[in-house]
This record gives sequence, structure tokens and C-alpha cells, in this order.
Amino acid sequence: MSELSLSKTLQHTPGLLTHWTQDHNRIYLYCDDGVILQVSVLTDSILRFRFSTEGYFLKDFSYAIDPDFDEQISSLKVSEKERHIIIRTNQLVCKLKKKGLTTRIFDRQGQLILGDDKGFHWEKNEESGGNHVFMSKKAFPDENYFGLGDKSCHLNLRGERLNNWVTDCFGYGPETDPLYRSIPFYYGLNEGDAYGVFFDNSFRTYFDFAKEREDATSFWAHGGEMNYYFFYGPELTAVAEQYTLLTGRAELPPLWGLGFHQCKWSYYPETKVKEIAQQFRDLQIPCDAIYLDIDYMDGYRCFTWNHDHFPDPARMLQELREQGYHTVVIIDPGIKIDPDYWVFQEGLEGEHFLRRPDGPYAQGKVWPGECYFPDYTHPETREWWSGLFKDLIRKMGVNGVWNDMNEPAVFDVPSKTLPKDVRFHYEGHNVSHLKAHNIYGMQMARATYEGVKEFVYPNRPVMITRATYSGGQRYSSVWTGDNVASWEHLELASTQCQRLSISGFSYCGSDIGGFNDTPDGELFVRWLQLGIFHPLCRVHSIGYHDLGDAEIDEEAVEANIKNAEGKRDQEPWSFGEPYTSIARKTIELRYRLLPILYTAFWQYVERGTPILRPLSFWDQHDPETLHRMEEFSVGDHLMVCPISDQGAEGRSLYLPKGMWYDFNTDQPVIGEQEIWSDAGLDQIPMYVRAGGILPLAPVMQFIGERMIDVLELHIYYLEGSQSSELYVDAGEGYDYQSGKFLLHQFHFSGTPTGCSLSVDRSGDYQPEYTEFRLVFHGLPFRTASCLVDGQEASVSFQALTTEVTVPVGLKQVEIL
Ligand code: MIG
Repeated sequence: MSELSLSKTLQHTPGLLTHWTQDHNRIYLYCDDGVILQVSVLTDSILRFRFSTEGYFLKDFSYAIDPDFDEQISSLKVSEKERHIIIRTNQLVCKLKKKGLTTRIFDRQGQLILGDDKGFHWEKNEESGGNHVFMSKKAFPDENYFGLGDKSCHLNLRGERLNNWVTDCFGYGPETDPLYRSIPFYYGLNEGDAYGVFFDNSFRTYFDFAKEREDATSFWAHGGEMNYYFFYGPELTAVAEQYTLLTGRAELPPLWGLGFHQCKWSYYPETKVKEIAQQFRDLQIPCDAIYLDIDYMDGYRCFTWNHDHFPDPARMLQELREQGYHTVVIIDPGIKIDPDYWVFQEGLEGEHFLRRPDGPYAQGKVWPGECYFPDYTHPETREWWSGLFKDLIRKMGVNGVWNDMNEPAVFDVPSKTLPKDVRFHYEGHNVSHLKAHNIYGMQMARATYEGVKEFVYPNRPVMITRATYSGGQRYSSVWTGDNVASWEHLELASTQCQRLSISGFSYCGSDIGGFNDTPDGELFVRWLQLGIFHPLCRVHSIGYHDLGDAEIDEEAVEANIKNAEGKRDQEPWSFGEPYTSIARKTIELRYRLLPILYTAFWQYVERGTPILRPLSFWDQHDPETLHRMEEFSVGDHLMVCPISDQGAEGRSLYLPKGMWYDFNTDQPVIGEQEIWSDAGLDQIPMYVRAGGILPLAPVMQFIGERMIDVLELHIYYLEGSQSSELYVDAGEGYDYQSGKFLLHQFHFSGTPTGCSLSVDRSGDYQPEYTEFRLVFHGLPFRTASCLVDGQEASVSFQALTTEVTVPVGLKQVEIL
């Protein structure tokens, strides 16, 4: 069954309320037709709505919810009126109508935030024996919608109908839907007030954002429960923070996880890997990680090595480490059916593979040929899987793992995946593929993450996955899959990463330069100029593989390699000058920006604040921000708008309200207007919010190449005040969890004749540098004196800046 037209189907709606009960923060409403609605008040601004049509609830279970989530409410009152049940929290008033259980949620001022249109309704699912469950909400005439993960359509979802069924979609485009991930979470924004809805249902889900009817937004699923969460903002960022409070956040990656990464399908044999590694160092282009794609394995058997190509992987990886590289290897879910292969044997013995409903194992063809697939929804299978990483990491020295094909993707079948009746353990709930499909990749990433984390200890794990579900951000970063080397895809990459970031997945990136096809030098460097702002910054390409019919044809691949030698290279130096120099300059900027990215990552881990924020997150009251999708920010103060047109030497862009500085020229610019930004091939339109402080690191060829002796803090003058943060720790290991971190909170304040900077500090990490170099931009007055903690200090004057070096422990600087 594909699409259901809401109006044409025979539906049931809840009857009349007979009675209600309250059990702490859970309120149960019972109807005369057996429908029950459970409303859980989880925090003052998070409500959960869960319906049953059976007169009872099945055991509650979800993979999405963070096991560490705490229910915390400060006040809750439930009352009954003639026609309604009313639930009040500190933030919200929820009115439930006795007839039909339709719901309206108001803020404290009595403003309607979200109200039902038809509300909950359902329909028999003849195919599965269960229900199709629907919910429809009223859409305000000017309401806008955002979120939903990796979708490639316009950032603003109003007028779209989309669905979630994780799919291997090689070479997808702006119209392709569904894609690789299922993140059934959206934002509504009406007249400046934002809320979020998370429909936690792992079946195929649909969302219609005022498309079928201009005045209704609805979501539905082909099975499972109507089970959704409401988050009140009213700020968009607050919605993001609450959604990730519920579904979790990533943990801090090692700093190298935010370095520049180079990947290709595939670097082999060893001499090739070494040549690439050496070239980065010779050309002085920074790089922290090299990836090995499927050809490192023996016949695509996971956890094996092709010893012809890699005679001594442990030695090779050790040598790469000595050159400053970390190595990430790919691991797919398909385990080759091969009685002589130890992983297959163990899987059989432990009964770890997915089964068909009639007993035997489910089989599908992928890279290794016919395969079985582990049931990652079984705790014992996850434990077994985690254990498989021991040798790969401890003996061989692998540092991070990349999970691919975990939709799961299957070749040569129209569904591109396993049959829908395959059985899954699902933590004892025993379900079919219809329910488990969307969470399969997430659970594979979880099992992988647990193994990687255990075996790289005391270091931190780095994970990357293709398929995932809401909550999967707790385990792994994601990349946007098999995109294309085209200008259109450069724009898509930006939209998709912004959207992933506001959907809980801040640790994300695209295949820089494009996976399919080969970019020219211009496209490649313009893509890099976007990619350096994405937390996962990785070049990847299809290399010599022509995927046409997704068949494994070794001979064709070999022939391709011969034919294409040199032509499909996608390293920073592959396009000659001036591109190599521009690529170097761009990647160097990435390394300069690392303190900003790391601080933003900490804010995401700590508070759930998205690292990449679309323009609408800056000023949701300004209608101009709601339809733009190329401007975005990284962290608290940096606004970027990469060039995405061939031949462009600049572009126009919109800056939100306030004062800004052009990062490249130091020119002050007034926001809330469209401006033109010159950007020759080596330049990126970048703006800094006035009052903001940008910490910039020195360029390194890789993390830890040498000690940092002084960290630069770039301070952009504002007449007024502004706060900034800088988070630092060792960038590796777990000492930060026991206080070995340093959080600086800077408060800038400026008048027409002077300015001051005060610093609060927490944590007791001692960075390797003992000094900050303060670089003041845009001071409108002549500097007569500078006091650092009351002592006169000497400043130097550059063309555009005023500079002073201060101890890291400073409390206050005054410039007069
Ligand atoms: O069927 O491992 O998206 O990044 O290079 C293709 C080979 C399988 C798809 C991934 C891509 C990877 C490729 N994989």
C-alpha cells in the first residue's frame, strides 16, 4: 500500500468519554467505544499522547527515547468541565474534548499553539490485521514547518507530503523521498511561536504539511500506535533542545573526529593508502583520518582483511598513526553465507541471524554475495556484534567504524530490502520487518558503537552510519549518502545537513565533492567551502566503481580502474592549481575554526543546541528568515552562506537583525537586510555577529601535531553587550567527565569610548597554552590604555585590529 488519501477512506474516530483516571503524571481518558487516550506530562512543556483502540495498552517500548531521560514536572492540575478535561502545567494548558477526544494546546497567555483538526482516527489495516493510525491537526494560514531529518526538499516543509522508510537511494535528487533515515519529528512555527511534534512510530510514517488541505497538517502510519510527543518552544532552539532531551544527544567526539577526513571507494592496496597519506603531508594539507571502504576486506567479508592488498594491516595502521592519521573502516550488516567463514559460523551457532516467519534464515544478496543479516534488535546479538570489533580495534589498530548498507539494503529485489514478513526479536516484542525496518540501521549503529567504545577505550569512539532512526544520534554521526557531483547537490547537502542538525543529528556531513560522478575543480573547492562548516567533514567519492546496475562485476571494476586512472580522483590536489592551493587554504580554515566547532559540539551535547542553525533559528519573528535555506550559522556567532553557483564571484544573502562584521574584510554590516558579498574562488561569505568572540586555533596538519602556545580570541566590537563561550578539554579520553575541562564564559560590553571583556571560568583543565591573544576588531575609538585585571598592558595596532596578549586565567580586560 502506498498512499492513502485521507478523505476517501472509511475511518473511525473516538467516541464519547465515559471516565478518566490519573496516575501521577499520566492521565487516562476512556471512551465508550474502547478507545483510550493516555496523556503523559513528562516535563512542564513536553506532553505525550498515546492512543489505544483495543481497550488496553500493549507494553510500552521505544528505541528512540533516551534511557537517561528524566520525567520532571513542577506543577500539574487536571480538572473536569462540562465538555472538557483540562490539563495544566507551568507552561501549558491542554484541553481535551469529551466528544471525540480532540485536543487543543494553549500557552499560558491562552494563545492556541496546536489544535486537532479531525484528531485521532484509524482504519483497519486489512493487510496486517492491525490499524492504520492517523492524526490531523489544524494548520494556521501562515504556519511554517521544519525538521524531518535528511529530506532533500525545501527547508520549509509547508506544502510537502513526505514519508519515512529508510531506503538505499543511490544518486537521489531533490524529489526523492523517502531517503536513508526515518526521523519523524517536525517543528511548527506560527506567528513567532514554535512547537515540535515527534511521532514515535517506526512503521512507514507519512506527513502532510498543509498539502492536501491548506488548513490541515496530518501524520499517519501503516501500523503501530498513534503515539506522539508535543514540545513547546516558543523558541525553535528550545524545541530542538527538548526533542534531544527526550531522544538523546551524541557524546563528545575526539577532536580528530572534527578534523578533515579523506575517503574513497576504495583506497587499496597498501601502497595507495600510503601514497595518499604521504601526499597530504608533502603538500601540507591538513588531514586527520583516512577511510577504508569495502575493498579492504577479503571478498567483502566483514572483520576480515584482503591480505593481498594489505599484508600486515596492524603495521600499516601503526605507520599511519605515526604520521598523525586515524583509520576508519567500513562494516556492512550482510554476513556472507560461507561455512568456512568464522563470523558466519559464530552467527549460526549463536542464532544471531534474522529469520523468515516460516523458520529458516532470511537471505539477501549484497556485496559479499548471498548473505544473512544479524538481528540487532536482540540484545545478545548486539553483544556478539560488539565483541567482533575487538581484534579489528585492539589488534589491528582501527580507530573508528563506518556502518553502511544498514537500511538494510538488498540487491536485485524491487523492495531494495528484506521481505516485509522477516521476524525481529525487538527486545522480546517479536515484530515483523514492517515495524523493525526503520530502526534496523540505528540498532546496528548502536551495537557497533558499543563495541567501538569499549575497545578504543580510553580513547573516544568515532562512528558514522547511513541508516538510522530518531535517537540514533546517541550512537553515531551520519552522512547524507550517495549524492552526486553537481551544483544542485551542493545546495542539497547544505539543506540536508541543516535539517539533520535541527532534527537531533548535529554530527553530520555530506560526501564533499559528490559521491557519484566527478566534480571539476571549481565545484570541488566550493563544496569544501561548505563542508568545512559541517561537523563531519569528509571527502568521499565512488572512485572507479560504476554502480549502474549495482552488480558486482570484478572485471568491469578492474577495467574501469584502468580506464579512469587519474580521472576520478577526488583528493584536494586532484584538480591542479589554483584548486590545490584553494583546497589547502579552505581546509586550513577548518582547523582554525576547530575551537568554535568543538564549543558548539559541547553546547549540543550539554543542551541539545543544534550546531548548524538555519536562518529561521536566528530570528523566527522575521518572516524573511522562514523561506531561506542557504544562510546558516555554526555555533553562536558565525553566519555562513557558501557559494553554490558555478562561476559566481559573490552572492547576495540575508543577515538577521543586528550588527555584523564581514569575516574577510572586517567591514561592519547592518543586518535585517539583503546584502551582496564578494567571494572569489578562494573566499567564503562569512559574517560574525557583533559582540561575539571567535576562538581560532593555529593551523595544524593533524590534531596534536604540535603544542598550541597561544589561542587567538577574535573580539568583534559592539555598542552593547553580548556573551560568548569557549569550551576546551584534552580532545580525547574521558577526563573531562571528572572535571578536566575548561569552560570560559565571556561577557563583552562596549560603549562609544571604550569596551570591556570579563571572563567566568569553570572546570579545572589546564590547556597546553597559557595565553590568549585578544584581537579586537572594529573598535570605533582610539585606544589610549588597556587594563588586564587592573594592570596596564601593552597593545599593538594592526591595520584593522587592536591586539593584546593576556594570561589564560584573566578575569577582566578594559580598553579605553
Ligand atoms: O552499494 O561501500 O553509500 O559511501 O562507498 C554501494 C561502497 C555501497 C554505499 C555507500 C558509499 C560506499 C559504497 N556503498
